[in-house]
Amino acid sequence: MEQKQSGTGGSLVAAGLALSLVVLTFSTIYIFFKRTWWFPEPISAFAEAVDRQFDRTLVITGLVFFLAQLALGYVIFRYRDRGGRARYSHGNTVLEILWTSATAVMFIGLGIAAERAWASLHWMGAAPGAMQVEITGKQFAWNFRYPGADGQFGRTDPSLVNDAAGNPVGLDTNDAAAQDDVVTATMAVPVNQEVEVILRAVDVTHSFFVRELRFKQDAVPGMVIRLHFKAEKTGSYEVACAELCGLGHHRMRTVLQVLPEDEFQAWLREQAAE
Ligand SMILES: [Cu+2]
Repeated sequence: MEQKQSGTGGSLVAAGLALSLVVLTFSTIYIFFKRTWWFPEPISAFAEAVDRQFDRTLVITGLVFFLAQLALGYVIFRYRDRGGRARYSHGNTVLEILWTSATAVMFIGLGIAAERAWASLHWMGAAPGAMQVEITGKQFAWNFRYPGADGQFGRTDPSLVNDAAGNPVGLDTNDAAAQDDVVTATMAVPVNQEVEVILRAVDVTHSFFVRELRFKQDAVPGMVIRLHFKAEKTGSYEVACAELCGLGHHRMRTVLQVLPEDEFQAWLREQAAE
């Protein structure tokens, strides 16, 4: 029987593997620390809460990643091929219980930590007096509807949807409340004001996404989904569709302008005039 060769060959391979793991680990940690590719600046309290949760998760999982990769590098080198016989192990029940419970505690803990931010968006309604904007997703554009001076949205009817006639959301112009509704192709909101979003979709599932608000919600045909946000920084932000919704998905984007109150009112008047 041929005796397996041990010696420098095995050591070199093991050392090379271990070293590449160490280099990979440190460069990954460096990229995250340096924030080389990072999120745009948050513009709402909710967005900041999401970022805090992200940081918490990243620190915990980053630490686990760091220790696990270094341990793997160590084990690769320490137990490299020395020509001996491998030993069979049944595992270790105590260790199994330990790391399963540690993982459970970590996931449940992170879930509890995130619960308040999640609840503030999904379970609690908009603050009283919030401005309402209805957002309708359709292949391949967003439409925004403001209720006008009466504060009431007029009736809509899917059978009235007609892009060519300039009625993308199917507004029923016979309804008195519909007379002053303003339908726009870009979105604007006043800064520091609670906005209630009423999300709808005409054809397939779309997803309303504004990165700076950390706000992403599917718009589902047949459903009316209410969420809310308060943008605290003026500026112009991209609205993207975050759900692959067809061939023109890539061009389903528009802009959210966060404006001072007077500029917002002027914008709304301008849109109504058109
Ligand atoms: Cu879409």
